[in-house]
Amino acid sequence: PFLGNVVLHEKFIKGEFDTSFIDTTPELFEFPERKDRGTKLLNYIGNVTLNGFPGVEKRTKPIFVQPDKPKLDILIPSPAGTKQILDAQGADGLVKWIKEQEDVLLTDTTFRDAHQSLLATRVRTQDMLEIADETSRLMHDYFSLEMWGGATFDVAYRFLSENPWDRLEKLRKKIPNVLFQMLLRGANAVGYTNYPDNLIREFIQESASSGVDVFRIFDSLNWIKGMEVAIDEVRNSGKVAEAAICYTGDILDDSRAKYTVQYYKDMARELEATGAHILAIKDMAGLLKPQAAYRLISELKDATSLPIHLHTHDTSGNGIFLYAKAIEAGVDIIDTALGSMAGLTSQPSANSLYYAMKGSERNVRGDIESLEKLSYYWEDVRKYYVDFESGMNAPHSEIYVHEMPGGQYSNLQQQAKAVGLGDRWDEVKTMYSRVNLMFGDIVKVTPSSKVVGDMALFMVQNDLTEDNIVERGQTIDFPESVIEFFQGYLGQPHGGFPEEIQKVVLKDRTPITVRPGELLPPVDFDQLTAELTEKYGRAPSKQDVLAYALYPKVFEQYIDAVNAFGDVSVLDTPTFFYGLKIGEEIEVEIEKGKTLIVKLVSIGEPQHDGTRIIYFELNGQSRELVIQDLT
Ligand code: 3PY
Ligand code: ZN
Repeated sequence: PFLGNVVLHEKFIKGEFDTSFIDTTPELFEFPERKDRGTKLLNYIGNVTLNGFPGVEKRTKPIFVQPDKPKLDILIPSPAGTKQILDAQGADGLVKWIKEQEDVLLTDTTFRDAHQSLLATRVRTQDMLEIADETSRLMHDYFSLEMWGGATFDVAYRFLSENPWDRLEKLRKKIPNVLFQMLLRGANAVGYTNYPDNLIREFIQESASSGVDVFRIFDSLNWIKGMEVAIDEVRNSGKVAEAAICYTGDILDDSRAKYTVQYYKDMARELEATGAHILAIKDMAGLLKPQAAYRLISELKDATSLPIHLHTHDTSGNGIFLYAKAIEAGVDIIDTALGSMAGLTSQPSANSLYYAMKGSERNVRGDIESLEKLSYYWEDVRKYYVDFESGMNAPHSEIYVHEMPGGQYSNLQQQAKAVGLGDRWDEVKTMYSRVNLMFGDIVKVTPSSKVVGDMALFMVQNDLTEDNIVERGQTIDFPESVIEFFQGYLGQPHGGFPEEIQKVVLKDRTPITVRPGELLPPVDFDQLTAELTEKYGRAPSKQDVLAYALYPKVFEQYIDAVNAFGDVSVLDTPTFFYGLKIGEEIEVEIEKGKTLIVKLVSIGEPQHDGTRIIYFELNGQSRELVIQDLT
């Protein structure tokens, strides 16, 4: 499988331009930059029309309805919201305000976790921008919008060829009134490995100045040392440090003695002492049962003075019930998604919750008619992404057994298929829970969940069991992520590593017990800037340098894609995935006030070298491109 930037198949970008139009249409060359952008976009459209988009079944472009947008007068400014409270009163003022609210406040995850968990994180900036003015007005009373971080940063560059910083800044302009929230994986930032401290700090500062207000910080092993640098830097930036406890196990099950209410209370107190403004309970797999939610929230309310923000996934179908119990216990803020983007591996539906809580003692803040209107829009947009749906179409109660995070389920299933284990998926799930116990019953969330997933696949593939791992371990080459985990590169798990397995996996390597960030040399940003300048002939922005530091290969492939195709984020999503049908004409606003009219006229027969000539009209002028046919 092709793993790099999806529009960068070597051949995909080899389309050579027919230059005869230079002679025939000199007037097109009055604005060189603009025309260059036009040609690049045609190159993209020609390629995707001919060769399809990776992960999307190649078929005639379906007919999509125009997404149904609420009719609002957007000349009327958005009402002030939580963003104004933070800006005027600072993080402490915001915390005070939260505590004064009797209503339950909502965070909407539609722009981040909902599509990360339902649609493989593929929702494009364009589809968010299209509804941003309305969101700002119809959700003005929300606590926050979770719209950045987690997997969205990597996926934007890698699979969508778009710049995640642009998403943040453009949405911020259109939504000036509601707090923006991101998910930050502690010392792993928005990646899968520990980064040097100075990179974490710079990344937070830049995210804060580009628009993020609330940073939900977690560590994939609940290791507070892995969160300290991030919490400190968020505080330095004047933004809100929401420190998360990842929930695992089952506090109601006495046979699971490792993660007790006491464990969570101790962690909450420590996070408060470390500087958290808000405490998040991050139930990434949806394991928190309703009665457990009541008990946990009640006890945490006693243990700390922090406002509590609860996050879950509705995989089991019990999401609304557990939220109702958490609300009864006094939770301050909860995460929901808009109805049409909710449920199953996503968050519970805000729309359903509204009705569930009607008539109860506490009001859920939000306007149901507004939520329904926004939900219609997403119902239509979701259809663009049908090929990325996980295929799960009913609640999965077995989540309580295998404990797989919402975002991992469909991913691991794809990985299993890719290595020929598609028909042994049940075995992989069972093995996932056995690996967890073998590794000492660890917290499983990105990236520790990947370690367990990689090992489960590896064991099923090689017919290994817990017993023969130890017996045969000396001769086994374990997956890289498993070795790194046992080396301590993801941090230290609660209760330590199981020694026998650790020895077998590491062989003669020595594990570390300190914070990986203490050992990693700082990133030399000047050096990276020089490297990028040399390579691409222009000075990179700070955001570019940060992206390059986090994901060097992915970032380079993204720049190659931009050089070949320009800024493809301006295309509508059906065209981005399917290209154009013959005779179809679209308008593409490449920047405010500059619109290109693109029409696909015809596609030539294959030539001896495997290319075809694609005939377009660009702003009424004929244009021909030679594109490699890879089908
Ligand atoms: C992420 O880290 O992306 C998650 O959503 C973890 O739950
Ligand atoms: Zn989540």
